[in-house]
Amino acid sequence: MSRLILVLGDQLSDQIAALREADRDTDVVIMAEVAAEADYVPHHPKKIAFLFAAMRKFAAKLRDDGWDVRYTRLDDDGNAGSIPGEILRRAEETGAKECIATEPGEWRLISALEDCPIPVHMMQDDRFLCSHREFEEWAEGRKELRMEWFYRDMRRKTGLLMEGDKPACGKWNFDHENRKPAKGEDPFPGPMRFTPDETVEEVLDLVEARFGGNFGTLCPFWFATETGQARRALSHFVRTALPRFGDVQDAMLEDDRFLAHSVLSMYLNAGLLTWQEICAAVVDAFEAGDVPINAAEGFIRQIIGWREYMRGIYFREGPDYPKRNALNHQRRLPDFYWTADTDMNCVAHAVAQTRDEAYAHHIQRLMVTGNFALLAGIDPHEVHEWYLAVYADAYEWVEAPNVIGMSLFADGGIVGSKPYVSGGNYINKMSDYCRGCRYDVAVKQGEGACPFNFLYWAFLHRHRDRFGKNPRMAQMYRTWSRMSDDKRKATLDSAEDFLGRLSSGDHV
Ligand code: FAD
Ligand code: DLZ
Ligand code: SF4
Repeated sequence: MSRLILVLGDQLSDQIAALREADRDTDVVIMAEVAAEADYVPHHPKKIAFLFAAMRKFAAKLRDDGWDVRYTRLDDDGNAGSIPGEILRRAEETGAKECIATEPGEWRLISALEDCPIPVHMMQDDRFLCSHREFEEWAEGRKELRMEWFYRDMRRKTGLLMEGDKPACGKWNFDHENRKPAKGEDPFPGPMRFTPDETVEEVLDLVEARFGGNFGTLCPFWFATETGQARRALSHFVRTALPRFGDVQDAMLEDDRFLAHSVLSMYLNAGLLTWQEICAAVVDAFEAGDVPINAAEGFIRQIIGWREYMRGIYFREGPDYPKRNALNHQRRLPDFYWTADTDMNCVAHAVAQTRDEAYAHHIQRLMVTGNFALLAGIDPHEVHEWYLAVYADAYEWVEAPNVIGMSLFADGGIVGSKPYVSGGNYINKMSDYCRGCRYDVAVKQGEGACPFNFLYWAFLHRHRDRFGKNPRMAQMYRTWSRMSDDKRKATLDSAEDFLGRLSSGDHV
């Protein structure tokens, strides 16, 4: 009796657990483009095109390798519209009585599979370095789940950048050397771009017709859509950008959307690359002397540290995590998150780039759009749905802990020991956005003042009960307390006026 083997759009690896469990001679692989996955948030058209094209090519590869693959295209007659619906339909077609799946990366889909009338056996997704059980064991009994300690354990576990039981070059973390602005740097070549082939062109037509109205520009479309291409993109990154990755990791430039970032997250998350091959390429370059330690360590930390840690938090915290709102923020998401129509040059650039590329790098996500949402008290669930929709690498397991936890402090301090908030000075130091802005970063309150400046103090003031005793924030509260009454009042008045205009939908 054949079984159904489910492969989801972000599980495009022939080493995925369900396929390893399957019997090529008797089992049937099912893959489906379905409205329920394409619509649950209004995904960026580039994200949908990337996944559908990569799914189609992966299905073709599996067929070449001798698998019986039943692939449903979005516009096929009889498309059941959801993953459980497709499982049922294919079960009727083949007579299969059970389905083997690899655990999805979102609670939403896990529970839909659990409720499926055909039994679905979910295998652990072992594409990750740290299993759910191992993360539980690591977290058990700790007062604080700090990434740095988790990361060190992952370095020890993998032996990456280790000299015996000591970290290479004598330090675990070179972050202090990774905070340089990029002004004056030689230009970066940017990620490798691929010309759409026939499969991609066909998908682009479909996506334009069905999702052309979603936020986001579909063309030019240049993403890799198969493993071979993603591997070339990886080599290109290691050769051309990795050596300077550490130095300018936190920098932002108006005319350079990618700087020394790898732009590999969408390939890694969808299964086109593995963390092992990415880390091996980085370590090889380091050992060959082509890449300095601050770049190699900084990059490895993102992959085996932050990425694995975020996944651990998502699954440990459970399905209600994306609904958390520890700071009780209720303001609606401003329209400019969908239009880029704001005078705040940093926000306008980050949103416009997101619209064009389905990509923004970490500091843009954290310190521009995320920072603004937190300072302005935007409802975290609305912010979460925005991030989940607009980035090509976004799945809830990685997006929610970054947004709800790291960026918005809506989990009350599980991911971060203090909120990531800053005034305009940080953005000005790390970018060239401010010089082209209608607001003046040097002005703290009143006419023409940079909104990040007064919103920052108003945020601290509003949440004094929660953060006033946090030792990492004591210095800022002391500065606020030392300001004259007039200055504090002017700051709070500016914030109130701005937030009132924001809520009324005025142009800001
Ligand atoms: P690089 O800067 O080149 O970093 C290398 C790799 O490290 C990335 O490809 C990624 O796999 C990993 N990485 C780095 N930081 C993180 C992190 N904080 N969490 C997990 N992995 C990390 N990443 C996603 O993959 N999907 C998301 O939906 C997502 N949403 C985010 C939302 C917010 C508010 C923030 C602050 C961060 C988010 N991140 C997300 C993390 C990070 O911003 C992206 O992984 C990174 O920008 C992807 O670009 P890159 O491949 O050029 O990364
Ligand atoms: C994101 C996405 C989209 C847009 N479409 C599909 C699809 O049609 N079929 C599919 O199998 N997967 C899709 N995905 C990825 C899933 O949403 C993803 O597997 C879950 O969110 C779990 O991470
Ligand atoms: Fe952003 Fe303020 Fe700088 Fe304008 S002045 S770009 S709003 S930080």
